[in-house]
Amino acid sequence: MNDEWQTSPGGLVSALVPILQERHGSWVGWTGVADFAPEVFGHDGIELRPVPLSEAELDGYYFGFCNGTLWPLYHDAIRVPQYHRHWWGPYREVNRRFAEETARALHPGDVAWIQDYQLQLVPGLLRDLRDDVTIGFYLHIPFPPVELFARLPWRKEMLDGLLGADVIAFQTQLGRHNFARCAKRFAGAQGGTRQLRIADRIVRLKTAPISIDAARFSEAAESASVQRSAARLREELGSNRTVVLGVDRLDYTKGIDVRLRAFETLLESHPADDLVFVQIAVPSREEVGDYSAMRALVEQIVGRINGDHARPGHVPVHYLYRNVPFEQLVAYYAAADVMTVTPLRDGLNLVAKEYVASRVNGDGVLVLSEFAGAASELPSAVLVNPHDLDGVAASLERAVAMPIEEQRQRMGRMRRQVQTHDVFDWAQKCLTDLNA
Ligand code: GDG
Repeated sequence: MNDEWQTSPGGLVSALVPILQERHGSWVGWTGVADFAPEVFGHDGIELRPVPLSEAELDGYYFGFCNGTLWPLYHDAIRVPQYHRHWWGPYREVNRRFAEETARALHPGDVAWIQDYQLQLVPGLLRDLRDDVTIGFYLHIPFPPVELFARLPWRKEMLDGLLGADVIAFQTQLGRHNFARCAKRFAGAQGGTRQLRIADRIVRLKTAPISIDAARFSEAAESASVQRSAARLREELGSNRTVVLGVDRLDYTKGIDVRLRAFETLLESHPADDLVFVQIAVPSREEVGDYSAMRALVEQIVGRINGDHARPGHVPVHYLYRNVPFEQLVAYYAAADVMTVTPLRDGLNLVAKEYVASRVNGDGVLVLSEFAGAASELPSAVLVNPHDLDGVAASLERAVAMPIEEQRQRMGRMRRQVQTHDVFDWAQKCLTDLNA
């Protein structure tokens, strides 16, 4: 049975696995399949503790409260969050189950590190069960401003849950400040933006933007097979054309519609033959109505642009609604002259950093939304306000025409940032904060 398990290839996992192996740690998580929870087992030197979720819980907890309430609320309410009492119950119940399983895995003096918005009640619930451990919490998405967070009917419970941690870390300073304000306003915490006092405890607040396994992307981009694939892609897309790329989960926060519209505007003043846009959109949360609506919108825009501008032998927008394998993804990064990352709000955005790490030749232009957490670390990108369509179109125009020396200067600065602040550095920093 255990041989059938495969380690997920993402950056978070590659950073945490060696640390857990070294410390003989446990990973508490969901298997990804409803009503399936094997007993505790070992894999790759780590103890895995599956937490079961039923089909009904997946609906109420995951698609409901996590992705119908919290996700839109925490992303500036760019879709209307739904506040259903029958979703809150499963959220609390699933958080309780995670806290209990985590409590079973811990020895006195251990560190528990809880990840993300799906588990915000766990720190408080775990503290009630085990006051002999150190608890950290990391939020991968933005923490909203007080006037939006105030809408959440369970705002006090959510804050009490988070404040059970000893250290809470955020992607950006803005998220940290928003949280501190909310904790003081609604949960009776006192203090500043770095440290809060709640009852007789101190909770430390940190900013720690997540990163990627930069070497893995650079090494892949340098490999002969990826270079061959990238050259083939360039040939297929038209070797004399400027290739513009977007890569995202198909999520309404990512601004896929924004960049397509900006590209459409650009085509009005630019010969369609010189440019080609590739959008990779990975299917995501299709059970949630706002996601299927966004898919329909994106496909409508792609259809309109191609209907207006295609000719036999040239299609201006190539749209791939699927997950592409890692090496192929890096080949797209390596082939793209311009990368567009235009979310309306994003915790960080790893794709921006992955593009930078894959540009081993030192050229290429990153067009990046000011509303992505990554913008504060990558000021040498061409920063755009995704609400300003003409502004995005003008920035896109500037990006496709950018002189090579300017590209190299900007990309050089961004590459140094990503190489020196990779995901291993992030994990070490977070765990050092927890052990302090
Ligand atoms: C959340 C926060 C925060 C995408 N398409 C393919 C593919 N991907 C991979 C990318 C990247 C990941 O998916 C997406 O990460 P993002 O950071 O862009 O966005 P979210 O999924 O929304 O992640 C975000 C992140 O958590 C980490 O804290 O940055 O703000 O929303 O790694 O490469 N991978 C492959 N094929 C694809 O087609 N192999």
